[in-house]
Amino acid sequence: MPNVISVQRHLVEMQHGHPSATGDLTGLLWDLTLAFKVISRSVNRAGLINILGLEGETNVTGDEVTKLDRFAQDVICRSLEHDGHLCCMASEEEAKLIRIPERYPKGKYVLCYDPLDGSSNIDANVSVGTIFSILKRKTESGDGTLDDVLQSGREIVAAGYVVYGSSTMMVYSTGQGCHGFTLDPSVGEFLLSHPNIQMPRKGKKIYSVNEGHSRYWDENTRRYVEYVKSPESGGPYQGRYIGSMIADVHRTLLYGGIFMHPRDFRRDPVHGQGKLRLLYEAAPMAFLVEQAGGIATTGTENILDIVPNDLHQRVPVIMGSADFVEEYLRFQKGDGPTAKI
Ligand code: P6P
Repeated sequence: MPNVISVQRHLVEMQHGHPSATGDLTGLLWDLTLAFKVISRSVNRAGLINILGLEGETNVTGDEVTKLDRFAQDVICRSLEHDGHLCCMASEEEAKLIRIPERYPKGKYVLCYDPLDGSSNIDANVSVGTIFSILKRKTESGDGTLDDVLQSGREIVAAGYVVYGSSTMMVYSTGQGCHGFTLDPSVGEFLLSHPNIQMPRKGKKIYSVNEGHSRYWDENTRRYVEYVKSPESGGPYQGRYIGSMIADVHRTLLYGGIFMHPRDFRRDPVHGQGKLRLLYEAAPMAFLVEQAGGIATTGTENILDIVPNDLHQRVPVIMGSADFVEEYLRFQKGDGPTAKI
């Protein structure tokens, strides 16, 4: 039998890398994998069990909530609230902190998550997924507070995502590399399929951005995108944009390239603003990208350095192969060849 490594076994082996580990984090991640399997089964059968369609609400960040969003939110909450590993949770689907019910013990970790990213595409059967990050609480005991949650990505102890696509794949890191597991439904286990994912410094010449917003970008971002579309860049680069962050970043992690959701001046003509949420989209993905040897920036600062000022703070996101992101940053400083626009 080939050397089959389940995510459970891998988590225990990763724990051995931390001699002082108590097994709490491992237990928390184990409970998360069960929630992912339940969500995967429903996402894959959604069309058959009429769970598709909009819930008729909008969440705190203005996205229409689909039934699957709500289902994924509830599955994660119910799977984790009782296990004594968490002091609170923060979710895209809840305006405020999610408290652990009084009847359950409080733990030393905080879970931040987007239960179903990209769900606006789900009716079209586009890949969607769950994104999560785990922080260690700063307060001593009792209910978790905003102080426990509003920490920079440098404090992340583990992060990952699950992409519910043609196959269900979980990618996670505890700071010891970035590793991918594919769900084998016949045994109900996530099996190691992509050990130690490394993004080539260059990778495939792929740029991933919604060019429909280009009139609202800053001039240097427009210049950069025009440059990668020109032969001067050694390209033109291939354009690939799915509109589901998890799918676009997953491809970027595996193939290389650059994913961008840059600052947009449509809603804030003075300062511009990002769309993607820092706490449970940008920061966890930035943690994984850095673990895989890439760079993740807002265009002016490293995403992992930002201390959130709000649960649902939005940031611009540029992440991917180191050489490509460094080239983008040179354009941001006004350098770089001026491609004909
Ligand atoms: P736009 C999906 O709604 C999402 O939050 C991300 O998954 C995705 O990258 C982004 O929004 C797409 O945004 O502006 O291109 O539609």
